[in-house]
Amino acid sequence: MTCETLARVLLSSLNPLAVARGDDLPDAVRIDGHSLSRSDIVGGAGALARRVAGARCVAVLAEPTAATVIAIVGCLFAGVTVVPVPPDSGPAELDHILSDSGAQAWLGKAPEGAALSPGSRAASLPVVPVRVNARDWHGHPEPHPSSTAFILYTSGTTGAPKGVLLSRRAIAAGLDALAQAWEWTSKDTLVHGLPLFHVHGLILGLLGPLRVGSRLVHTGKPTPAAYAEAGGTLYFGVPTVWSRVVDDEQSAKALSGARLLVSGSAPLPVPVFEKLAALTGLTPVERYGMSETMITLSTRADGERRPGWVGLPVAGVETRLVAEDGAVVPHDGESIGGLQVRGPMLFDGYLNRPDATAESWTEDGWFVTGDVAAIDEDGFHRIVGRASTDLIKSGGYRIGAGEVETSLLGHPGVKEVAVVGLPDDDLGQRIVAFVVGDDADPDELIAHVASELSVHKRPREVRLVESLPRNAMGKVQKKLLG
Ligand code: MLC
Ligand code: AMP
Repeated sequence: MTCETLARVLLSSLNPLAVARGDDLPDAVRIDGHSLSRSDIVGGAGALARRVAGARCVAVLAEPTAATVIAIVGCLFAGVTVVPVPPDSGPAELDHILSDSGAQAWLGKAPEGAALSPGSRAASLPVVPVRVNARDWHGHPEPHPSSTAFILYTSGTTGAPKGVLLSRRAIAAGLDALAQAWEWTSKDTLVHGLPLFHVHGLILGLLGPLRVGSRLVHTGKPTPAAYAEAGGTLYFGVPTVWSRVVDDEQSAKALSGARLLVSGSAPLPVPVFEKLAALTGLTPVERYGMSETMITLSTRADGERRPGWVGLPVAGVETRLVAEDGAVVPHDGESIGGLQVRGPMLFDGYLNRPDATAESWTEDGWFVTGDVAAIDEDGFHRIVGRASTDLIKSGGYRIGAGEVETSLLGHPGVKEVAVVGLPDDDLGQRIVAFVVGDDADPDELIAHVASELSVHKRPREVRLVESLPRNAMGKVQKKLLG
């Protein structure tokens, strides 16, 4: 195989020829009590690839298990688009994800319980078994780099989640840029316990090691004790994970032998950055990204790491700041503007949403992130916040206020509602619903949302109020709620 062909192979460490010739790694992925070698993954995924070849798109209930790893790699071998489905999705979310994506089958297992109401789309799809111990060494030609590897569902400010189309080419570019910035090599052992249905845990956290050739230890829940026990060189976490780590001094100190601690998906509070540095002797690397863009900004293994700042554009990325009136904002470290990015790791648009896709790009080809930022003279970026109060980040999860409001308005006790993210030491923001209604019981309302949507979309708190603050146009003034 020529170097050029190898570079085009998305999961470079899983080249069947090289693995068969002895380039194996006995514990390439440790997850859920299983230890998978490269040859286990190539053989199991090869067998699955043969079963699913020819399908267009399949759904994987993305539990952190060996079967999920085999299912995802098998689809990547076969060139079948994967829709990773959050295991705790509610019935309405499932129905939307499955009908919007047109997924043709479940791989491994379908959801159980209330989410699988009889007659629902989720219940009607066939289930293709995933056998972790199966073996098939039949080779599959590398699918075209422009083909869609994943449809990742992510919340917008209103309405149902949108399907982000990620190509193989974008994923390869995104991972290579990170490997360069973090000096990530096959000598590393990556440790994390993040969900396998978002960019952070899935693309960086699972495909990253399989491309770079490093080991992966998935801890299940990302608890401080599990991180301390894992003995890795490279750790990923959302700020909530790092904040819990620094509250457990013994576990934090156990990380001092690592090479890099990386934080992302939400702002890392400066006190957490500082405590982590003091307890481990390692200054955390911060990086910024989105489902739509993968990771575009990061501090570097060999560069400055500054609390509150997310660093420089990674390889191939350009950024600019634009004021509300369209003027370009100076890079003086103080002036703020809407952050726009472009680069090879960006998505190909939202599935079935040409309107939303068009809205998110400028006429001259920049992606409008919706985040507000400042850039200093050296090109260092600081994320100031979201332009809209209607996108909440809680525990690193992105939640659209509108989706939670729609669920609450479906309860007979609710007349009016406004959902906001209020500051929270542990979660960054916590979801709080302000409700106008008759005899509404807060616990019942939280349970109502839990019956329809994923766990992390439940309000932590419901506050009953007489009325919502509105402006002269009748629009709710969310900034006044708190
Ligand atoms: C939650 N619970 C509630 C509740 N909400 N109980 C009552 N009322 C509510 N409203 C329950 C939970 O089910 C859980 O129960 C318990 O409370 C604790 O919940 P928690 O505090 O949320 O903790 P935990 O479940 O441990 O989760 C924290 C976390 C998790 C950090 C591990 O939030 C997480 O995995 N976040 C990662 C999100 C992520 O990967 N984002 C990346 C997006 S990609 P029980 O019984 O289960 O304990 C992206 C791009 C980029 O952003 O840049 O990376
Ligand atoms: P998601 O769609 O879940 O991928 O969330 C993307 C959003 O997470 C971004 O638009 C930012 O608002 C936020 N985000 C990601 N990384 C960071 C970071 N390092 N600092 C601040 N915000 C971040």
